[in-house]
Amino acid sequence: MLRALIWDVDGTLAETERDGHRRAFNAAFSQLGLTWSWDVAYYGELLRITGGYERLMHDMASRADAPQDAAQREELAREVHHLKNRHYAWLVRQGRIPLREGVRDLIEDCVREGVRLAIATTTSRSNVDALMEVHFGLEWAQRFASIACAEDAPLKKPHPQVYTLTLERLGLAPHETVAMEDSPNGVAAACEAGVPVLVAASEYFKEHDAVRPLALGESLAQPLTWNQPACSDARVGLDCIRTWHAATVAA
Ligand code: XBP
Ligand code: MG
Repeated sequence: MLRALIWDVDGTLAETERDGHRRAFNAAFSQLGLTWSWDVAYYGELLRITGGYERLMHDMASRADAPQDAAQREELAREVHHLKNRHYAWLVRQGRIPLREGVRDLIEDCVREGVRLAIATTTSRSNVDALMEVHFGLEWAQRFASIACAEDAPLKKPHPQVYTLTLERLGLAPHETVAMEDSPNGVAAACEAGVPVLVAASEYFKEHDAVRPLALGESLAQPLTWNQPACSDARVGLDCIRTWHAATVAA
């Protein structure tokens, strides 16, 4: 029986990367007088590295104009990342980052039907707070039984830590939950923890060759794009997910 839906944040709840985190990184670079700028395509390559701090460290490793001393480089990365998160929160509060279609409806299905909600993300807590406050109000966290972010699970996806921690906090077995993800790293993390996963592919992650999701589609609002028997609803809602989940668990 499905008892909880575990949500990834970036790319799944909202398209946060191209116009959110990427722009915020560029604003932080410029604020610090750095001439670096990540364009849309290059940022897509960098997204293979999960974690904004780790992504930045990865990029700096190939830059001649980044500090060569390891301690200085880490200090700069921490400073940029901190500023980036402030710019990101500002962008979110300007209303620039809408929820993906079908997300609010599915969250409301869960609240109405007593399926618990959780968040399992590699992003920083402050970024999650900014996004959720804008879309669900200041009391948003009360709807979620567990909120696990980068600070709680420092081993980032594709490592399963954030999922195993979430299961532990929920007191549930993996097969009693479903994860909502968008990226190959996210799917790998959920699968490694044994959690069946639904993938609503995001703009940076259209290809999902090497992964084994429970179901894969383009958007919760477009049920006919999913690789599973179409639901009768006009969207992928809780009834539909329950049907797919029950078939997988029984198999
Ligand atoms: C999200 C991430 C994060 C964000 C930026 O991956 O990798 O790093 O891009 O947030 P997922 P931070 O959707 O799989 O959780 O800068 O706070 O890391
Ligand atoms: Mg994601």
